Amino acid sequence: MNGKIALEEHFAINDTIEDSRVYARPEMWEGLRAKLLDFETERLDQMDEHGVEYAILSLNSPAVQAIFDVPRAIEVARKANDLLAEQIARHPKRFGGFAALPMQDPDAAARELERCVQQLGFHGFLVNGFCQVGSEDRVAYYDGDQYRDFWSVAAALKKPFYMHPRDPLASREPIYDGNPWLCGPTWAFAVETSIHALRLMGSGLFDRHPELQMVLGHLGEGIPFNVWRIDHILRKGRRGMAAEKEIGEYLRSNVHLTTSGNFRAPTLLSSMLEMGSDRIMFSVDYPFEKHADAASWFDTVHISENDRRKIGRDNAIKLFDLKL
Ligand code: GRE
Ligand code: ZN
Repeated sequence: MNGKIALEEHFAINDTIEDSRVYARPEMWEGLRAKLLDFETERLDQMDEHGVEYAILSLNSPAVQAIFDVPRAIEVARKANDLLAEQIARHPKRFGGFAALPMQDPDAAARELERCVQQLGFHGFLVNGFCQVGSEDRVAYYDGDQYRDFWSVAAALKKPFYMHPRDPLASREPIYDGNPWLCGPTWAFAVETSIHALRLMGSGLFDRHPELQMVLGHLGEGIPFNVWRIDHILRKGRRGMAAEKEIGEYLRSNVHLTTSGNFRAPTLLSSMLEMGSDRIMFSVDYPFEKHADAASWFDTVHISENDRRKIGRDNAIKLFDLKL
């Protein structure tokens, strides 16, 4: 399918590139590094070759969320957003942007988001999970009270946000001790991100801001597969859950999924049965995944051509009000 739109497509800047070294085998590092820092060469070639017309780009995980020095987090976010805006200006028909935000300072994050949407024309923001604030071990999740005003600003801008994974801190998650294979995208990303997304839903965020829309990658980080059970259990007792509705209702009113890094028909079909085909969108997760794998799967997976069109392109145009 030509004209696909992809939403979880990453880049790095010099200040953040070293984050990614741990994710590559030593012999693969130079290649990954080059792909993350590149905009106009291999990235555009790959998009052309595999029918991706437009990509909304974001800084890759964990980036600004892991910069616990707050003034530096503010500075790096600004720098990354300015650099992204320059690339978008060079290729406005091919690239859009998600803002990187210094969530360590909710007020600064709100101001940076306003700048990115109103002045730079970005389509919303992408956060790489929790942020570290002030010291290595101090973390903040975005259902916290200190983010109330931030979310009001975000909702007023009427742009979606993308909740992207990051690894939990080893110091706080002994369950992964001695099992590095479970960290990162194999399993820990989905556990960390699904809990954070559930915390947001359970906090009443979407009661206060019913129009606010959250995007989850990797076909929903496991939530669609388990949502019946979550609500089944919560029906027996709310156990401190603050929100007014069931998780399934937020999933169907406030959440969208992408296919990033999860190119599997049974998983897609199950997500379509749970969410409907209007809330699922194509993505690759470049350069951690290959356009060839994402596109050859998506272009031939056995869904109706109407659904392929929606998931591959039309849903993203509608959600982000894209002018392509
Ligand atoms: C991602 O963006 O999904 C990602 C990373 C780092 C390693 C693997 C991965 O940011 O999938
Ligand atoms: Zn990603």
